[in-house]
Amino acid sequence: MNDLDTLVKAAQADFAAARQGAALEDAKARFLGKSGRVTELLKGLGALAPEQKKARGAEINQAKAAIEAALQARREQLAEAELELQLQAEALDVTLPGRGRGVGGLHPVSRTIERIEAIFASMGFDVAEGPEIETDWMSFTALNNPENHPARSMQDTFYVDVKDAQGRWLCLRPHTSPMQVRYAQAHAKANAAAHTTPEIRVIAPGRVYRVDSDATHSPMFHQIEGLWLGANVSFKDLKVVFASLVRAFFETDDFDVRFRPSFFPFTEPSAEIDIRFGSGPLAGRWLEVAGSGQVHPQVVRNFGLDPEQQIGFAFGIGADRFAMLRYGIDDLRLMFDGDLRFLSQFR
Ligand code: 2U9
Repeated sequence: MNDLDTLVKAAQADFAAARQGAALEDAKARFLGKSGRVTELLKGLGALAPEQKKARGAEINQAKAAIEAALQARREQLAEAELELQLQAEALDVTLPGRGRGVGGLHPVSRTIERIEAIFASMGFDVAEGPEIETDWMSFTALNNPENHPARSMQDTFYVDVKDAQGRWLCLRPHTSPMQVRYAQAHAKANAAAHTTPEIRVIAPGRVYRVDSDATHSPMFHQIEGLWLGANVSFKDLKVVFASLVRAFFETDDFDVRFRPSFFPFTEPSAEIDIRFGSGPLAGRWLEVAGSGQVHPQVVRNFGLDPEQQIGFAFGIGADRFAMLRYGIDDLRLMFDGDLRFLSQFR
């Protein structure tokens, strides 16, 4: 083997040892670069006699071509290996099932509230909104609760460690009534300025909080309260409004409504409202679905209105109970556990 064969072999070995493009280019420089070994040999030709120069030149050029071919072959090998690695790293299993986008849906209580809002809107009721953290006056005093009423106790109401301007602890609203008090006050003021007597027809849906937790009570639940005050609004109107709600919400005419005497500080007289379906899965049983009553004159006065001019009724329904009756849910806790196996049935 002559020196040129050895040189070609050395170049091939160096190129083979290069594992990456950069190492290969370094190896190339050692042989074919400006001061590479092939270039040095070519430079050395000048010292030879003309006949020797020609033969030696041809041999060196042959060796150079062989080295260039080896370089090119190794370049292609490395590029191919790099592509293979990249393909492996970015491999996609096109046979995997797609993740898709989860289809969301409204919670059954939200659906219930939306349906009930639409039904009341069709009867001319506005929808009130308001804060979940309330003052003692809005939550209790305006609603004619005496100072020592048990609902005010820490056993029943959640208090917030902040006091209002009267020095009373704020609380998480225990019912949605404060929204109606705020709504009625705002309307009383606006109408007094315009010298008109307002008719107030409003519902107040939303979250409420009480210190209570078992299979049938959750510390957070949902109420929809309603209030209709005017010059001549009576229990007869309450019965029509309530029967219309039941008919539209449960999509049946086959039911009875019954009023049972009760007591609430904010209404006098007061009544529980029961319904009984004549057919369907709930048929035959009286179901207590709401509380109601004629708004107490003191409550009307607390709105800034004259109870001699304004009379009417209020009612309160449990939105969670309505949702459970409508969708056949038997445990209140299912509603607030956030379990998708339950919730996805309502998509
Ligand atoms: C104002 C004045 C009076 C709302 C009323 C009830 C009777 C009642 C319960 C039903 C099921 C609460 O969620 S529940 O446990 N509610 O029994 N609510 S009258 O009376 C009002 C409301 C607002 C200004």
